[in-house]
Amino acid sequence: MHILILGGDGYLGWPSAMYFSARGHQVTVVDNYFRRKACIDVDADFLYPVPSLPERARIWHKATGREIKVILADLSDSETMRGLFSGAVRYTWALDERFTGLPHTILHYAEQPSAPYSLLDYRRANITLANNLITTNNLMFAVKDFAPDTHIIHIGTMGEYGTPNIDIEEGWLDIEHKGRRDRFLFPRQASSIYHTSKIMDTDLFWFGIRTWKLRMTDLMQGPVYGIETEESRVDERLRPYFNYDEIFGTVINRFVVQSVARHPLTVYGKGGQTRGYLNICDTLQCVYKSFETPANPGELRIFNQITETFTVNELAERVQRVGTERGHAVQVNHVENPRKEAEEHYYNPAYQGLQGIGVTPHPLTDDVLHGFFAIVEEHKANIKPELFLKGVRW
Ligand code: USQ
Repeated sequence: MHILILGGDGYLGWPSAMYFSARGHQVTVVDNYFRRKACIDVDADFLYPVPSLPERARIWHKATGREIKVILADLSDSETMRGLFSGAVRYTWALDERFTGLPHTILHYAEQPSAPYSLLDYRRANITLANNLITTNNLMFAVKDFAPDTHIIHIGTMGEYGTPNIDIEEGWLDIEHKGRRDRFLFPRQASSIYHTSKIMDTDLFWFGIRTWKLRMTDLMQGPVYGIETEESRVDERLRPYFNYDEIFGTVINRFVVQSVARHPLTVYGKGGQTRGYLNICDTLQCVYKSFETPANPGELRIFNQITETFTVNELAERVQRVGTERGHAVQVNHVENPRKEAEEHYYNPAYQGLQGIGVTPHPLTDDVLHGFFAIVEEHKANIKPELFLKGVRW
């Protein structure tokens, strides 16, 4: 099948490209290096250098004989987006430069993904809204006009729901009001501009699905952790880029790097904030199972994409235990919370849907953490402790 991956240079986009390619699919990745440029803009280095996207595609081809076509282009430009479907956009790197044709499935990761980045200042808030919403709208119209039967898999976020004082359902809620019943999107109340942009994405797509019978799976994902995937084992230069700074790093990734750098773990506030987490390998599995069992025309299918829930305190405890076993003197610090979020709250999301289509979840065990530490330790000399706290607050 032809799989088009928007945001194919990213932490999840590139591992997804290799995952689909390894399973025999024709993959095209598109990216404008937004994240790489934003990291330079906010002075947030990766843990290790990452080759350019065409270079990664060449390394992958040499290692496996498989081709991942690369297009470097900005999808917030509507003509560029449409060119992906009409064949007007040229490949930056491909073995066979002929147009592959319409995609069977599109993975949409082409978004600014960081809450702190979106609240750095009004300019970055605007960049987040403009990039995420215009790219999503461009995609929706291009699919409607050129490929209405193509299945879109969008990476949403559990943060769309916020932390309500009721159980979180998988996307939808049946409501009875004054004796009548209907089904609505589960109430959303995000705690950053980034998360709010994802709510708006969902609303845009839901409009397109109702109106033009498009088909989409929205994966409401929690924070992801990890580095290595099965495919990156063939050559370590194929590992995804990896952030540990305050702006683009997510909490488990940060805690492991902080431990190796002998920096106290930065628990924000009381540390009772609970989220649903998943291993990067499980993200790939969830996306692939969603591709194998597509949503129907006119269906907005929503899954909560998490493996297990933890408080920040529980994560700090686990990372501290494993770090200590590996000889790191890990301390845990409670720093003033730079974010506006509930630090103690009810949290009970449903997340059985993905298991229902065949996903086998992999929990965060001590063994998994040991493997993760081992890779970070290889790059200890690159860690810049000044990136752990950069003073972004809202
Ligand atoms: N946290 C700490 N200390 C840190 C970093 C984070 O206590 O050093 C806390 C945060 O305050 C928050 C929790 O850990 O309560 C998770 O924070 P995070 O930075 O790991 O994740 P978040 O900002 O929520 O965003 C990440 C991804 C985003 C994705 C989201 C899923 O960057 O793209 O959508 O996870 S979710 O959190 O479910 O909305």
